[in-house]
Amino acid sequence: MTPKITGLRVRAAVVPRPRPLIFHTAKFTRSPLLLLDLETDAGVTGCAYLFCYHDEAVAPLVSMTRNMEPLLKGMELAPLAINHKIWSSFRYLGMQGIAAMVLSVIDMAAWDALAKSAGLPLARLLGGAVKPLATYDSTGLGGPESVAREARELADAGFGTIKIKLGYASIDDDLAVIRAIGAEVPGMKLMVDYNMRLSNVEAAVRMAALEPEGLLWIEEPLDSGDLDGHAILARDFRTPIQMGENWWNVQDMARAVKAQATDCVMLDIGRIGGVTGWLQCAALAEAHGLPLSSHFFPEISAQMMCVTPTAHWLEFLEWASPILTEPVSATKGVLVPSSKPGSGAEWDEAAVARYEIAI
Ligand code: SMN
Ligand code: MG
Repeated sequence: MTPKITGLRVRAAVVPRPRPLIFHTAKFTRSPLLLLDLETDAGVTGCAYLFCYHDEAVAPLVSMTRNMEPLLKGMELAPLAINHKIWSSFRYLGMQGIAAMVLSVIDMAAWDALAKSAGLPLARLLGGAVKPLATYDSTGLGGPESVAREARELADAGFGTIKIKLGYASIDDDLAVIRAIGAEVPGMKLMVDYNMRLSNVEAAVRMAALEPEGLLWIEEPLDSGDLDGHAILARDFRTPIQMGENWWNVQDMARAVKAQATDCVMLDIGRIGGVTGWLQCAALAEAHGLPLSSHFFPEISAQMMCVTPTAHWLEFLEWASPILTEPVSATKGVLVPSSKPGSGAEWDEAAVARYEIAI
């Protein structure tokens, strides 16, 4: 008998970040989260969370997710059909922003429930094998001394590759941070992330100066919507361009691929349409030979990387660890995905009770 959806239980929690991330315009010292339990009549419950970025976004996301219950109640636990039904109902609203995040979290929970009902890890349900994955952690934007200290901490934790934020006042300041890391942790491999802070002219200047550094990628030097600008940088410089965390659906990715805007792609499963959206993008990445990395959500992203033909790097940014029974961990920069049934995220209900907020 195919399980049917009986309800959506939507909660919110604000959990501490083990290691605060201080960026240009945001200090991520805690994680505002939406927790979804997709309940069924077969004794399995699908679990998924959303990182909401800002406290102000939690209530709208919780409310919009709760409002989806009447649409889904009684539906068979068929994630593709569920995804299609939500897409159709949001057609006039537009599949981006909060709508895309609500679609994504429900999709993730539906696939989690289906994997649990089959008694398989999500990667196995999708036909893959659970395998170890290369992973990197990230530092903040605290200047040479602070970032070198963070790099030392991450090296001591076994990471041989880290992503650093750049976009200081000048390229000399950017290079000073890279030099400080090289002095503190010789041999540490780096990718850098500008988080869309540069102008086209400044991006060309800085990418030229960074060419000799052997960086694994330069992420979002320009606004994520400036596909032509990224295409020029990808054409003119050897260091690979990385983008994708701000795509809302496979159509966004298709536009970037058509514009030849990027050398690599990275998917945020909490934005791109969940597991279903990820699978669509993974096929597109394979067709174009684009290395595919993850953004956030290391638990479920690890399952998806096991079924991604061009899997590249797993981002280790763990926002929900304090409320999970088995937080992700990495040894020598390698993460082994969960082999338990489901997508790898299970609530530690005592911890949820500690950090839950009433919405
Ligand atoms: C990032 C974005 C938002 C919060 C933390 C980190 C970054 C990444 O762009 O690639 O992880
Ligand atoms: Mg980024």
